[in-house]
Amino acid sequence: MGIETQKYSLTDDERSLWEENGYFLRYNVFTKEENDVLAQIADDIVDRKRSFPEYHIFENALVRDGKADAEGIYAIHNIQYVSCNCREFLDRTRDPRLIDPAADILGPDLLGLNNLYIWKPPKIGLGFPWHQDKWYFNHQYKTGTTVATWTAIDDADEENGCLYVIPGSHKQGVREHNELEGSQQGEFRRAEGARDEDGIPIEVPAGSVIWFNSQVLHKSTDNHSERFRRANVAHYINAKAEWTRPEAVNKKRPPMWIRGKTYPAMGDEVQHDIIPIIESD
Ligand SMILES: O=C(O)CCC(=O)C(=O)O
Repeated sequence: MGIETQKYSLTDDERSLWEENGYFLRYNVFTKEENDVLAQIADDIVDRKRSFPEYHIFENALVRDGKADAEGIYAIHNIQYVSCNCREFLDRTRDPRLIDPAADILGPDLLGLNNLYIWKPPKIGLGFPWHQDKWYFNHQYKTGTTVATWTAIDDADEENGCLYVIPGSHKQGVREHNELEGSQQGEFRRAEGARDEDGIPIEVPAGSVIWFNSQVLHKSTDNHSERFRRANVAHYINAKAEWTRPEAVNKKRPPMWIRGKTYPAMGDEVQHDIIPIIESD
């Protein structure tokens, strides 16, 4: 697809913000009705009314450890390509309102990585420590810039655990990430040397999208409010990316075709459509 056909391209100001700070945001990208459809599907997965592979559903650590008298998860991974009798998440992943700006940054041939639905319930919703998504991606993909899109399903503010970023931190390389002592979400590590005083909260109304360079240091806080704070996070890379360790490809997390051409290094593994749930999963 030629760049000239892009309806939602980056403005000059957004490109400057992207280069300088490593992120920019737009308001009113998706309507409440559009996001309600996704929220209902995710709620149904959480309530086990729609089947979904358990290995992609990550439990809320307080619930898991019996520290909260509640039902709850904290995230659903790869929600875009596992069929739960729906394809709305896959369609959203390919929505030009999300990917036109990503194509301006990454080029016309795009693959999607993990598509994450973060389900941060009132009072027990847990934050994420300072990290760079690129630290995680580097274990799997050899590629340059990786673009994250973070769509607010609910209004997000400091009280209910919005996203925080350290502007400009994408220019400082990928840091060591250390295991967290007593971490609530044990699978997350903390970026070495990231300081709270350098971070700023990004409070946004529902329907907004934040695009960020996955080298940007970011975190979120716990949900201290009586409200939900849900978000849908989709990541994009240039389709010329290669596997870091071809012998250790995670077949449960294949890259997803988004737009344009695929290339031999990953072509065989790229998924083009939703994957039916395999019972043994
Ligand atoms: O939405 C959040 O609370 C944090 C999201 C995040 O840090 C991530 O997806 O890498």
